[in-house]
Amino acid sequence: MPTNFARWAALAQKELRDIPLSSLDRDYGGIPVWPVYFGDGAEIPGVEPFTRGVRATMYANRPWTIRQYAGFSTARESNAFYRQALEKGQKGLSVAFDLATHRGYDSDHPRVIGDVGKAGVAIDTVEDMKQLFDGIPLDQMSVSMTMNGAVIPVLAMFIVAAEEQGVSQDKLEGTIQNDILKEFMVRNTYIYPPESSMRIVGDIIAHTARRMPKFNSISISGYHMHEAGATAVQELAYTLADGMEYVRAAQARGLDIDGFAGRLSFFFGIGMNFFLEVAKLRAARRLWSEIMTGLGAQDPRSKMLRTHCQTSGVSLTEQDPHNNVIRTTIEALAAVLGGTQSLHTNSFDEAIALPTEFSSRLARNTQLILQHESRVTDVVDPLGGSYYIEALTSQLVTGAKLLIGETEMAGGMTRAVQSGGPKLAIETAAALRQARVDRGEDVIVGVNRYRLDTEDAIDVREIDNAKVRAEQIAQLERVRASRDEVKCQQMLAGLREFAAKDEGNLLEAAIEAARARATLGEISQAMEDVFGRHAAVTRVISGVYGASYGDDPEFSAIAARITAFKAARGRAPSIFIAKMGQDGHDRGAKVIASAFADLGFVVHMGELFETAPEVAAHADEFRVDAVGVSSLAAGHKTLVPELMAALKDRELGDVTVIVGGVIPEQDYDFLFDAGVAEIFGPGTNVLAAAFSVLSQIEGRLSN
Ligand code: SCD
Repeated sequence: MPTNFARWAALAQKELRDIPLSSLDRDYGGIPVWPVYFGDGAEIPGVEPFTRGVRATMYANRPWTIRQYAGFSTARESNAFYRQALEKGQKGLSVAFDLATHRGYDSDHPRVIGDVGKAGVAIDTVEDMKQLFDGIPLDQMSVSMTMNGAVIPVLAMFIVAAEEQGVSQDKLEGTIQNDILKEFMVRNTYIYPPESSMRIVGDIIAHTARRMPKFNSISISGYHMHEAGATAVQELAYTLADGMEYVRAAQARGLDIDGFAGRLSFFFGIGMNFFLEVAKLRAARRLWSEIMTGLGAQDPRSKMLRTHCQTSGVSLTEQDPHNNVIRTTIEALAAVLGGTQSLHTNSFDEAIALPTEFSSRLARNTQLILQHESRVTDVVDPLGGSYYIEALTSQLVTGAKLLIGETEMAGGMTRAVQSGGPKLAIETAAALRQARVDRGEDVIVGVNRYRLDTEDAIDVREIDNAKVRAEQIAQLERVRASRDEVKCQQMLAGLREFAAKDEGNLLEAAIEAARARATLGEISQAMEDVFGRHAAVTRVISGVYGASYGDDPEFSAIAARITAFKAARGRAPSIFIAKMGQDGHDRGAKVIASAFADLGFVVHMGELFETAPEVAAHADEFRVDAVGVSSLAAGHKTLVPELMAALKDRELGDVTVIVGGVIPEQDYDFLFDAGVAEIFGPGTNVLAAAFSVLSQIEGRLSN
């Protein structure tokens, strides 16, 4: 029986190929350091259940991929940004698409006026996709694409763009996010209802397993749950349960588990609870290996949980924003000590706007310094064997198993997502966290403690949305005018037929349509004609925020003012919380809605993706005192003035309008001039916000 070390050494040598194992040894000024350390009975890195990492040599042989998520404006501008980042040390690409693209709309669609080019790059046609990768050989660069709703047209256009670069599908390396279940739970960039969406996921797994052996067919994501406020156990359990659902969906189509499982990948969020986050990645690997064995996997590669990580966006603060550099460094270190394969480090200004050249450089350099200067890459799983880390790892495994068990008992994740249970559980955790922050129990430096008296403005990147939209529309017109219309319509009809008959592979039909220059909106619409567009039912949790306050004097004071308001006017103050445009980030809006309701406001929560006139119509219908606009995707300068005009059209010009979310300080005057009464940025104390909204309403009513 070989010793643990001998087993490790054999594996390590295989990974190193011709390089001698001894080349991984280090000397720290007379102190010899080996690439791996074992305790009695310790697990072996690179061996099931992979708690200590999926590779025997990990970063000692090859560091994680520095893969910064980026994209904005037009394909041309994003391409220039990518090329510069690659020149300066970035190793892989990760494309952020704008919200219009995510939701399957071409840039000329009336519902996306505020969204084009804002939170990502606008892609309408294969021509845009070709431009995006101009000068970047797709047979040499791994490309991750965060796309879920419009995953079929985007992947089809990527394949065609590569083909026209001379690169065949089998050479493509990268990952498509393609994780629709979490979209229904937390991220909200779905298009079709859950069942049709699951068919799409299955078609993509089937196609990539057959034709794209180097391409990861899915990135099963806990990141967005983390950002929505999930606990570590929830993030682990729901993500892995989603993974099980995808495996079963692929198996149900007759695919052999070992034929596709090696190309499933994961994505986790890494927050500020340092050791917990390290343990979370270790626990995730141990759990997945066990789950996959249970589902029938034989090949060890099918049981490896390979993951990308991103430092936490919600841990960033608008206040004293340079502190975010420190937060991101700590989180990045946790991801690395947890054994991530690929990492995005946030830029310090991301709580405010899209990163600038300067902030992107700092974010990228955070990883370069970890890789080249800190020596954390020398030893595999350096925290393995720590009493604390091992205990946390086991506790997370136990907690997540219980929750996965509950989800399984309820019929699996597709069912759970339809019932809305996990979404509500995450929202409850988010409301509790917000209450802890508001009460000062969870300290955030520069926000609820050590706050600066005055904040210096920082430079932010601005996107001229109208200009991008005009350029995209011109390009769309050119493509539509120069294509073979009959052929294009034939291909779209073929795709529609595949969708309707529930046979054939939708991606394969979409590749034909993309070759014929069908646009993203047209390909998406062809499937929508059959599947329909999903509309979520918005629900607001109640009681959680209020309960955590007990008899807090500030909470009671506001509640008492609302009682007095009711006594005087025979009704409670009312507010409509609106999400406009294609911005699906609703954590903040939900937290505000539930906290305001617990305080005694009458709260109407709008649906996602409404237009300004639709919001004004609701304000009219419910006769509300205030409209609260939540904006996190930079659409505010287009959408808020539109809302003001729509309210005026309905003679509701005196309704108090407040705006919350990610609003750069530079835009405050613009919004105030448009008639906005108050702006609440990230880190706003909810009670303080309620106090000020109530004062605004009372002030207006007494005039
Ligand atoms: C790695 N390799 C090694 C090795 N380490 N070989 C020998 N020894 C070692 N120590 C090999 C691997 O086996 C692999 O080859 C190759 O090197 C590449 O390594 P990798 O570990 O697979 O790394 P990478 O190619 O970067 O892939 C990482 C993932 C992939 C598997 C995790 O799925 C990925 O890149 N995901 C990124 C997802 C992403 O960027 N998402 C952004 C989301 P083989 O392949 O031949 O084995 C952004 C987002 O949603 C933001 C929020 C929002 O928008 O809402």
